[in-house]
Amino acid sequence: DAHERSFIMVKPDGVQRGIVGEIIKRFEQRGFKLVALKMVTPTRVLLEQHYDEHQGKKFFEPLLQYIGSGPVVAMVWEGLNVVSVGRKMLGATDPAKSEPGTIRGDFAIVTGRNIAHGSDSDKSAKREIDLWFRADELAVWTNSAERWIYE
Ligand code: DAT
Ligand code: MG
Repeated sequence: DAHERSFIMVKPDGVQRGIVGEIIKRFEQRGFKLVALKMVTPTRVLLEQHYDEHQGKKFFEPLLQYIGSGPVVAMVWEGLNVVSVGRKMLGATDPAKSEPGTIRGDFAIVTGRNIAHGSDSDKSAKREIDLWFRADELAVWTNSAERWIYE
């Protein structure tokens, strides 16, 4: 499905370290289509929902402090297999296990400062996009390069 979508977020450490452009560049040059983008400091309520699956784990509080500590860049990217390819581009959750060439493998050292988030399934992507964006924040446009990206 060439209209598959993923929620990709540059975390506060990625913003502070000036890696926003680099991350956008990688998704753009791969051929994915940017559908939405905004800079926001997420509220605790939003983060509790976003990371709902991790409530009760020992890293939950530090995680919410970290992600809520400053602005993040929230994005929606679209394209064939963007969820799984996006996860590959991000690299493993623990940067020590991320391959060089991946975003975390190139820019991060520890799990608690791993630069960026990407949805882990189509279902998560839909849930996260609904959580972070209103429908009217999702751009409707056709990428003129599409016929050179897909056969
Ligand atoms: P991912 O972000 O790769 O989807 P996840 O959903 O398992 O990974 O965890 C969400 C975030 O929580 C992760 O990016 C960083 C933090 N985290 C996960 N496991 C952790 C751990 N063992 N120690 C510290 N932070 C952790
Ligand atoms: Mg996850």
